[in-house]
Amino acid sequence: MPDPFSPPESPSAGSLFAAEALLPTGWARDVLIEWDATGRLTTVASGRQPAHGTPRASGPVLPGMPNLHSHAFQRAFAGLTEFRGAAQDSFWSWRTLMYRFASRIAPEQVEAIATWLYVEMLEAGYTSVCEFHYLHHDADGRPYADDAELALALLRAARRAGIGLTLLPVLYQASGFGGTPPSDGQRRFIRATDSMLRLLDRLRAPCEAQGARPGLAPHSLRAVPPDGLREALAGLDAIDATAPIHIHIAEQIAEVDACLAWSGQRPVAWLLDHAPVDARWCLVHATHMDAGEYRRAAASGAVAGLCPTTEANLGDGLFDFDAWRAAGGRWGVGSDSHACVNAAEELLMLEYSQRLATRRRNVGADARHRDVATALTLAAVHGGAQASGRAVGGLGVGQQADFVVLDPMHVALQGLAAPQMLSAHVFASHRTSAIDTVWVGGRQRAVAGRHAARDAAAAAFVAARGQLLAKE
Ligand code: NGQ
Ligand code: ZN
Repeated sequence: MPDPFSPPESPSAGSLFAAEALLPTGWARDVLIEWDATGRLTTVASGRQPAHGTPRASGPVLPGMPNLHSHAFQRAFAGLTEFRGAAQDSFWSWRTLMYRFASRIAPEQVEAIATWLYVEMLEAGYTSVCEFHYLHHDADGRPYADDAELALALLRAARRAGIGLTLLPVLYQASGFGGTPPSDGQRRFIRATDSMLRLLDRLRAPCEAQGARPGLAPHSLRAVPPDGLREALAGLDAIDATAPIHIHIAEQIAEVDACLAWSGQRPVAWLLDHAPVDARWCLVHATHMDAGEYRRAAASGAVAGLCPTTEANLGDGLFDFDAWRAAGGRWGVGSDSHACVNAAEELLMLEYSQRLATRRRNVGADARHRDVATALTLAAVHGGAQASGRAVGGLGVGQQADFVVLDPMHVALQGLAAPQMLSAHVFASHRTSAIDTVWVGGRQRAVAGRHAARDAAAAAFVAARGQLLAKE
């Protein structure tokens, strides 16, 4: 049987003619898109005549969405934590369940789960992903014979699915502020700083071989004491002084309170005062900030890593999108725990949560784009690309040819103008995807909304999840 996963085909240049395309500046007509054999865009020009032999896009062309936050293994229990376990279930009781799953997973299962997840992401409009990877060791907390075993499984999954990757190994050293010792449930995550720096070094070549960008993710201020943070950042700079840095921050009120008790400062304020936060940084969640933190964090150039469906699922609270944007803050979206894997739905959830909080409509529109879906898509691609540390910033020369073609025959889209089609895709497609084709680095990864390896990847995922549940 032929391998349903795309063989590592030899790269080739290509082109596409789009009657309408969403460029970084907005919608454009009659756009010629060309890329070279490395998958970089060499031409994005509007107002062109279609040249003979140039393939035509079947519908409007959108930039591919970078997914800026993922814990791949969590896809295996998405939907399985929605029952009451305690009188007051919370983020923390969810985390206990999550640790139980994490403690059982074997490397083959991580690979099967991640491969399927990345296939789903591609079908749902994500063309690259930042993997916040903290499952490092075996179930007893011992390093694998190859210390990079699970990181390599994620790299393979991304390569087989054909999604772009920013791989962020996670530094995890404590269970709470003040360096409290890690719990048993955290033993698979723990690394001393020198072990982390060796891992980063080890991952350099395999990342480069597939165009993946390595970075670093101090898990949170809870999990990384100040010394570990400082030393790891210095070590990262010695390897790559422009590598992306992601951190979970201020997601829960209990975390803000614990940080205040420990340092007298709120988490974001502490971080801004003690770390060189700049445009390399992605502040994941950053849900609970005061007015000064909104202003200072936005001014740092860091990206806010919003994960609207996960933040809703976990009961985190609401990010103040107005305050962030008023301060000029950049942002992007991630699917995090993968309760939902759909780029359009993250934008929908973001917009709706703000409407509920502010009792207004069309909150996400901006000075350049009155059309909410267009404004949100462009901003999220821009911020997502910055957080990814890869050239995935949309349809512009020098960026990767990562894009999505909407299906103009989808019932929600038929007969509409291109911007309306995007709006219907985000706000009115009833959870069924209106995506036709998906391209990563100029290679087609989904056709008629389906990835070529969908069936094989799904079967392997279901088998892996079955094994995990049988271990309950
Ligand atoms: C994580 N997830 O690392 O998977 C976290 C939960 C924690 C989110 N924050 C664990 N959504 O923050 O301690
Ligand atoms: Zn996370």
